[in-house]
Amino acid sequence: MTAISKDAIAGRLSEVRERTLALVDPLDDDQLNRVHSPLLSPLAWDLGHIANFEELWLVQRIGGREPLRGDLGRLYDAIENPRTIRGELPILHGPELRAYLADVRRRTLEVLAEVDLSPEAEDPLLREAFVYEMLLAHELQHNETMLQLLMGLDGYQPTCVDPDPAPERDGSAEMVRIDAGEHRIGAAPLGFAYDNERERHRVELAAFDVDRLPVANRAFIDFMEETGAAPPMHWKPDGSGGWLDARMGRRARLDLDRPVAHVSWEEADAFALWAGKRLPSEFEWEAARPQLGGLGQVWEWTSSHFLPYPGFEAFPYPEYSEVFFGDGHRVLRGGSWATHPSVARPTFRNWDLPQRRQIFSGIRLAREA
Ligand code: AVJ
Ligand code: FE
Repeated sequence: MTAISKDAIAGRLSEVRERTLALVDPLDDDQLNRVHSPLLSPLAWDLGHIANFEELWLVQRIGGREPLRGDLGRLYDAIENPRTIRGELPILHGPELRAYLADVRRRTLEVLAEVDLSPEAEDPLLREAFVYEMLLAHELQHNETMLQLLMGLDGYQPTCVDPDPAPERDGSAEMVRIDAGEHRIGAAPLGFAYDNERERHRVELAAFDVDRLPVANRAFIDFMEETGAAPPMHWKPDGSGGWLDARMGRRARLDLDRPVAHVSWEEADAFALWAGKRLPSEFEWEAARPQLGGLGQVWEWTSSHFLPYPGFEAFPYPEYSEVFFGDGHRVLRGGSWATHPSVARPTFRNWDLPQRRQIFSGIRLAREA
C-alpha cells in the first residue's frame, strides 16, 4: 500500500478524533467525571478507554512499544471493569486525560509510518489496514455510547449529529413482500467487518411481509393507551394527556410521525403482539434491507439471539463478540441518528440485553406472508 493510503488513514483517524472531542467540547470536568447512570460509564472513562484501546492495538501490539502509563490500561478494560464500577476507578481526568489521548496518537502516527499495509502483509491485523479500520469503528461506536449518556444531560446540544432527523412521512402502514428463497447473509471475505458478521452463508427463508417504515410514536401511544404499557425512556407527560420529548432536559412537542426510540426488546415484542405482527429475525431484516425505508433513525430490535454464524472464528479478540454469544442478548440491526454511517453496514450486528432502552432502539414489524 502506498504512502497516500497511510495519509488517508491518518486523515480519518483525526476526523474521528475531532468528532469525539466535539461531543465533549461543551462539557466541564464535573460533567465528564460524573456517573449519570449505572448503565453507562462516566464520559471520562469512555475517553480514556478510546485512547487505551488505540494504545493497546496500534502502539503496543502493532508497534511493539511499551505502555505509556504502565498498568493504568487495566482500568479501561471493559470486561474487567463493568459499567457499574467505572465511577469508582482512579481513571485519568482533565489535562492528564487530554495528554494521554494526544501522546497515544503521536505514537500511533509514528508506528503507522513503519508498517506494511499491503495485501501480502504477514500480520492479518495489517492486511487491508484491518486494525486501523477496527480502531475507527471502535471510537465511533463509543461516540454513540457517549451520546446515550448525553441524552440525559440538561441543556446539551450535539453539534456533529442531528438528534431530530426528519421522519419519512408517507406510506406509514405499507408492507413489502419478501418472497421465499435463499438469501446470502453476512459480510464478504474481503473488506472490514467484525468477526460476528462472518462467515457469509446462505439462509433459507419462508415468504414474509415487513413494514417499510419503523413504528412511529403515534402508534406507540395507541399501544400505551390500550394496554397501559410504560412510555419510552425520555418521555414526560405534558399535563394534558399527551407526551413531551424530554431528552437533554428539553420539553419539546413529540413528533408523532417520528420512529419511536428508547424502547426495550421486551416492549418491542409486546408491541408486535398487540399489533398482530411479530419482530423480524435478523436474517429477514438483512434480506429485506434493500426495500426498507426510514433507515438510519433508530436501531431495530430483531427476534434473534446474538449467536455465532457457521464457521465463526474470534478475530482479533474474543471479548468483542464471542463472550456475548448466547440467549442473553438480542440483535439490533440498522443504525440510529447517533450511528456514524461507516459503522452502519448492512451486515452490522448490534446487540443488547432485552430490558435495555438507553440505546437508540426502535421497532420494525413483520408477519408471515
Ligand atoms: C456492539 C455496541 C454492543 O458497546 O458493548 C465497544 C461495542 N465493544 N467497545 C458495546 C463495543 C467494545 C459494543 N456494542
Ligand atoms: Fe470499547
